[in-house]
Amino acid sequence: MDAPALDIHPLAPYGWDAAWAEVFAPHAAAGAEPARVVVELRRHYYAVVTAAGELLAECTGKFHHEARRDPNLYPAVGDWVAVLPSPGAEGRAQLHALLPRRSRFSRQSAGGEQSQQIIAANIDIVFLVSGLDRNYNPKRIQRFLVAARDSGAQPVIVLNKADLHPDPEAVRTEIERLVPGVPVVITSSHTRRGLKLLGGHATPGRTLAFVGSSGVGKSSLINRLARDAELPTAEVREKDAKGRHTTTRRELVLAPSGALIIDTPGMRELQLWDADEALEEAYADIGEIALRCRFTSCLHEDEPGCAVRIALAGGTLPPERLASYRKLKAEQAAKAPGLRKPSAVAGKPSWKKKAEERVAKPFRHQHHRED
Ligand SMILES: Nc1nc2c(ncn2[C@@H]2O[C@H](COP(=O)(O)OP(=O)(O)OP(=O)(O)O)[C@@H](O)[C@H]2O)c(=O)[nH]1
Ligand SMILES: [Mg+2]
Ligand SMILES: [Zn+2]
Repeated sequence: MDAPALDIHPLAPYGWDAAWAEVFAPHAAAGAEPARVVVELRRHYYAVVTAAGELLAECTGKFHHEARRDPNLYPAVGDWVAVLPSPGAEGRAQLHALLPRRSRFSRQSAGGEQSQQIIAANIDIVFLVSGLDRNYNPKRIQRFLVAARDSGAQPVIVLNKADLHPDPEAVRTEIERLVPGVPVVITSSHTRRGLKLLGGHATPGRTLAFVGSSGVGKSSLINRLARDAELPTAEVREKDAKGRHTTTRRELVLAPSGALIIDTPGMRELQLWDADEALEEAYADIGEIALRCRFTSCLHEDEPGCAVRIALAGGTLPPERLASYRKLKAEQAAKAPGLRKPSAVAGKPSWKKKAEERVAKPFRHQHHRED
């Protein structure tokens, strides 16, 4: 290990680097301080970490004015922002600006609205967690993967609850066949299987996000990786009705390894958004084969000289891979008209409904109060 430099920036453990400092320079000139969003507390209120510690940050009127046109301009967990401490209000700050994101994992908002929702920003790796119990679903893994490819982060597939499956390796083989080239890690937060492999990604300054359906064990895995995280897991609310989400907010924790780990509430479904390119990239092999079809308009059904059907017959293209490609393609085609109606989107801000339910969560370090 290198000796720590004396001029190391207090936010370096949170991923602050020379490139961020350069982007931030105009804000610094205006007297603002850099901060990273660690929790979305409620609509437009964020816990942010600054060089001086955690603050409760609130968007300025000017910020709202600009972000109202596009809800994606509001900060998400993992974002870097420019803040100014609020005069006369200890522990509070005004949030003035959002720095351009290096990556963002997003999904279409729940409720079928054609609106994107950013789950986490500036992430290096996104772990797509599935449970090897009843929850396991190859189609969903493929959907997650398309969104991950679109995010700019490196996807890793995690098959958790290995202790509940008779043959996890068989599942791995199946997944690897469906999504060649994507790392697949088998884990169990109960037996600790695979945790070393997972931990291998958790290196200092790196930001990891865990996404996946509710109950697959995201928070349990993170608690193992970040021993003192104590994120709530299902046991904690055992008395509640099942089927509810245990994790209710997105939260970034600094793990002892130096990695920054983002927990997210389970998603019931992950709908695709603006992911055409990502879909083509994820299925580049099919695209390449189709180049050899006799007709450029080939639908790969019963056209003569169809290279895709030849590949299917020859076993070089698994039929289930073509089937899921077609299904995702069809879904995107069905969504496309909605994307061209920005006025309808602007009328109903998607963040409105969910955010209001999250009001009044205690600030995670207790000593700041909202009023
Ligand atoms: N058998 C087994 N159970 C596990 C494993 N990992 C987690 N669980 C259990 O699965 C349940 C759900 O775990 P959580 O960590 O709360 O799941 P989550 O993905 O964070 O769920 P949400 O916060 O609702 O999205 C808990 O009862 C865990 O103890 C595992 O590897 N094996
Ligand atoms: Mg959770
Ligand atoms: Zn064809």
